[in-house]
Amino acid sequence: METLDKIIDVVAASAPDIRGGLAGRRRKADEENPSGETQMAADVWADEYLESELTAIEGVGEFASEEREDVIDCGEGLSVAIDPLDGSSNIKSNNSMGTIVGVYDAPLPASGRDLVASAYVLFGPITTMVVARAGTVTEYVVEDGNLRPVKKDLTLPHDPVVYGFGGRVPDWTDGFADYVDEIEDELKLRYGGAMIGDINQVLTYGGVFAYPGLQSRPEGKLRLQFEGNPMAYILESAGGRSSDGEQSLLDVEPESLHQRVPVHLGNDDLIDRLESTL
Ligand code: FDP
Repeated sequence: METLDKIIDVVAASAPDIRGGLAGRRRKADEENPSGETQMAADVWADEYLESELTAIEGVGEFASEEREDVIDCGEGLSVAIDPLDGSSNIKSNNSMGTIVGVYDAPLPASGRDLVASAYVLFGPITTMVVARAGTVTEYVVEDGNLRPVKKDLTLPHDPVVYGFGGRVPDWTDGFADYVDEIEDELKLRYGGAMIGDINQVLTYGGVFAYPGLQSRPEGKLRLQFEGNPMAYILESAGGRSSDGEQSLLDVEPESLHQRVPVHLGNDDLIDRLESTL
């Protein structure tokens, strides 16, 4: 079996265990992650679980996680970057969250152009997994750790419906606020606070997700290696666009492992308009 297939299978097979372990891990851990955010016990546990599963795969050369400082060298081959529990602050209120995986054919930190696949598991009412590789996107239902395809060649619907933007409104830049004024007449607000869930809505209904650069934090909140690049790869493979405000996220120069980046993803026309307004 190809290394890429093994990585995808291991993430799918881990999903029921990770989901099953969430209930007892809704408290804060005593640690902060390398970005200075409070970790939940579930973040630490999912990180350790996936580290052990993914570094054991022959053909995985590097492993990195949003929850740990440094890259782990584990052999020769592909580099795997994960956000073990994206949206984990949602665990307290029992809203959606999930796991993001980016597979790069280059040492980390790597350019989005080095991605050979990316995927996310969404712990919603149903556990689903969306996988982008070789230019196509497939949505699966995860059943007993196995993948059952439900939508092949997934593409963004042409008539966009939803938008969801992070950051406090008074902290948005004037350019971003002008963009919001424009599109809120056309689209419906749906923001759940987990990037995975919010982007899954965009993939399902069409629209735009953003966690923009803020006045207090021009680099935004989301991490390029673990969140921006993998989700951009999925959206672009599904016929949409990604942007840091000026260019595709996949073209952003990687400078450090935990580097943040403004993230805007969605239907191409909506991202074109965003870039001309910012
Ligand atoms: P979380 O901190 O809960 O892990 O990765 C960061 C992230 O969630 C994204 O999933 C989400 O889009 C964003 O932060 C939510 O931030 P806000 O609480 O500022 O809306």
